Amino acid sequence: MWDFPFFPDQASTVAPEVDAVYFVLIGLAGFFMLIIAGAALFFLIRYRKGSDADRSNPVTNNWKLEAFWIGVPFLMAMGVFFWGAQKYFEIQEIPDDAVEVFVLGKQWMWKVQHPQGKREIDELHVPVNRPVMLRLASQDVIHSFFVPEFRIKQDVVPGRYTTVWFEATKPGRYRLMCAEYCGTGHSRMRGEVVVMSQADYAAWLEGGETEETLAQRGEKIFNRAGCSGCHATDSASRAPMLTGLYGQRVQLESGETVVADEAYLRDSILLPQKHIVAGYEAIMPSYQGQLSEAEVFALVEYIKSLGRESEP
Ligand code: HEC
Ligand SMILES: [Cu+2]
Repeated sequence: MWDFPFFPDQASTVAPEVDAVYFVLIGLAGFFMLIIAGAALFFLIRYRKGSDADRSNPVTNNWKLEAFWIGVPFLMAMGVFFWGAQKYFEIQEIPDDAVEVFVLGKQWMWKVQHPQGKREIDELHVPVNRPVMLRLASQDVIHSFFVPEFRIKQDVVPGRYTTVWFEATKPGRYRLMCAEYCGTGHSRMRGEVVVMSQADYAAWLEGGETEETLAQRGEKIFNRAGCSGCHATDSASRAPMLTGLYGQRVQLESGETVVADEAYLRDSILLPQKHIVAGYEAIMPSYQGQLSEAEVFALVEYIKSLGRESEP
């Protein structure tokens, strides 16, 4: 719809709304720039040295005028603020039915893992007209996941998960970039988001050699890394059972309770001293530096799958 070649296409549900806020802001800024620069220019010429302008009886104060030019821009600024904030909150709200994808940023590539098993590098395949939620982690420094056509940009911060979601509205290929300077190869840290029809996407997920799911990969890591030695599914003596843990409230030794979400599971593996489960000793070793964030994604997905199986 925009013929300006530098203007990215609007290819997600939020793109038109983000653009509306943006254009109103640009419009207001342009309007005030014209008034202020115009007035400055006018007075500059009219009252220049040697002009015969009337300089008798200068106005020293005019309360009504001042109240007007303070009040009106104030209301405009607050209007834009509340409008933008409301949109921001709406955009933060992740739809319940979103497709979940794990995305790892590292110097200098994007590594993508789909729960169904597909893995890709510098490409992200998603279905059209369905909300997609990305769980983002970094293996090294801060990166930023930016898809201009979707109007989304989310920092990917080491040591924690961040999330972002979008719903693509047009099939096609869109630029994916890193928008946070992250070292020598930053400018090469780009990829493509491939938006497919829902049928093509389903076929794509199934296609290729039949790979194991992310949860199955997690189960292997669980056994290989020695987690199963303590967290055996049949005994809860040394370490808590992980079956059904996901989404539950966990009572901690400190007296607090926390919800066992993805971030909690990640911290339990990499920073086990951060939350100690009530009734257990803090004997779990940290896996920081032993397991990559990609492996932790798989473990988290495996622990989540244990929860689902136990549901009636
Ligand atoms: C040496 C035994 C041991 C090993 C090995 C071990 N854990 Fe643990 N784990 C524990 C104990 C004890 C706790 C409870 C105390 C605490 O919170 O640190 C625990 C807690 C947890 C929790 C939080 C459980 C809850 O109920 O909230 C998770 C998740 C977890 N471990 C996952 C893992 C994973 C994944 C691995 C392998 C990468 C692993 N553990 C390896 C002993 C172990
Ligand atoms: Cu980067």
